[in-house]
Amino acid sequence: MKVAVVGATGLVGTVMLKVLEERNFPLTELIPVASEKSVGKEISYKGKKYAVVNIDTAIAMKPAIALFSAGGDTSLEHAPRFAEAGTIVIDNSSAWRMDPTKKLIVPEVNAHVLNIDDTIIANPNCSTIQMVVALKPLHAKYKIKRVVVSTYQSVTGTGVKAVTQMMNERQGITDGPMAYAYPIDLNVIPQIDVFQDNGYTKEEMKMILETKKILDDEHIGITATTVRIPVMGGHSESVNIEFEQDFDVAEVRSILEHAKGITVVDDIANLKYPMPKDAHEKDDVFVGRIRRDESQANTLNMWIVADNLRKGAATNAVQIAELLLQKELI
Ligand code: 2RA
Repeated sequence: MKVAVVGATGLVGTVMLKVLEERNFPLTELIPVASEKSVGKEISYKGKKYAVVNIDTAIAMKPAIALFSAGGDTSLEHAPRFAEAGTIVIDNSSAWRMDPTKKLIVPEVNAHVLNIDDTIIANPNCSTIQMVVALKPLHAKYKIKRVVVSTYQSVTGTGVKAVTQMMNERQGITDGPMAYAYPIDLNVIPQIDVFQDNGYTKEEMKMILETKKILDDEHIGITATTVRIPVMGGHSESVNIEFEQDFDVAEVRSILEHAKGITVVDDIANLKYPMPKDAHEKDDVFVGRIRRDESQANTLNMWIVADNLRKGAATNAVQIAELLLQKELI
């Protein structure tokens, strides 16, 4: 099976290649795709060299699957072209996520909605993915009424330029490339992406709208504040969840411990809780600080951490590709 990775030289694209290799995805030929300036560069995959090609060449090679992480404009223009040529596209950009004709998939949450007609499949936003993996088993048991989430997001979510800015600032270099309007080292920036008319940022609206679509429940009330912090290993989220009914904290912990894709790290007596440094390079969603919100009935607090480049992007996309194989949709 031929698999294309569109954006193969980018931060997420590089992780996609790593995850495909780690999970031994059954591809017979890799088609690394990047912009014209990278055409001809060689990518190593499982000890073999593959030359980077442009999009037109990749389409003509008729890959079975194309994993996209090349920005929304590229996805909008070229994902339909791959689909028309018979390729199934799994797109990491936000281009198709809220399109009512496209599925928005987290395999542990809504694999059942995928069918043979889905030729362009959207990979959700990283901060959404880690949250819905943890919310899903609790929603099934107790039915969620409202979610209040505050995020603490890694600079890797922005890209290489942001990592460079942070590392430069850490070394006292202040005239380097700036990914943010402000210094990020020793600082936090309460803005991720642009502001909307309602005072929320695009990132906050993604978490709100995508979560409702993935859980298939428009009645859930959700509010979000997304914040950039100077860390590398992954995104962290403080989540407050009001359920329609009461719960038992020990039962909540057990449900999470037995849920697919979740590792519970919750032992405050021994100062054990999830941190980005421990989630880095891993594919699970890590949940801890599980406790009742004593200020409101039927309400729970928890802390969720995941590697935003892996489960938040590359691994989730590869898991969707694996799901297509498992469901014989490809
Ligand atoms: C961020 N979730 O962290 C966004 C896009 N990766 O910047």
